[in-house]
Amino acid sequence: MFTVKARPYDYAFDPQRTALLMIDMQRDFIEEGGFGAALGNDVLLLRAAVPPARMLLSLCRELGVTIVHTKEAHRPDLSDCPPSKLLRGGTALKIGDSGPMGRILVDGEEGSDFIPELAPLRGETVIVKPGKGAFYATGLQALLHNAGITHLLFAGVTTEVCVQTSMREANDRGYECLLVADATESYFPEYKKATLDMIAAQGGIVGWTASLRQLSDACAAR
Ligand code: TIU
Repeated sequence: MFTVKARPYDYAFDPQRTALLMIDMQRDFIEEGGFGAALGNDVLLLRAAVPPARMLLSLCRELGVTIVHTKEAHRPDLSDCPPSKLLRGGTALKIGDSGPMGRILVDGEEGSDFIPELAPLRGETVIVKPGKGAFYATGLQALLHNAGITHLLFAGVTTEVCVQTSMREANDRGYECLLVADATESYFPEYKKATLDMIAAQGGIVGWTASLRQLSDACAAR
């Protein structure tokens, strides 16, 4: 067991019963010409999370934590994309349209790929999800259940959209969740801060937060 100095209080986890959920570290959100940019965001803001997320991934691989990478992407025929999502935003480039990295938010296109720094290793699980939450319309819950996972470490983008939605879904399913604060990022710094605060508020109503340093110190101290 490791014990992390976390907010709102210590978080203890056994790596054998823990999975890392690395949420949506895709070109579509982090690079120019993808979905994030099409929505009018400054995608460069997300790059701050890349070095910590890489270190977190290495640490989890060393510890033998189960690694799960998620990507938000739709089938080429868009049959898994609700019309509401397709139309939302009124932007020039929509989901399924052709952009500089291929069709926006479509699985198999360049934009849907993971950024090279965070590419999955052979044998690591990739969950393709049509929604913001990693549990909706995916096999994630069965996978975690069958692997005996009880604890989840969260990282990725964006903090208040896909990361927070997935963490809330996990919390309601009984998982003990910790968000690694510097390995997640938002297009809106104030929303990131609010998300970290609201997760840990009320005695950890959604879960715990800690820095990568706090997590790695816990692992080194055992
Ligand atoms: N727009 C935004 O902040 N995020 C998303 O649309 N998806 C994820 O967070 N992955």
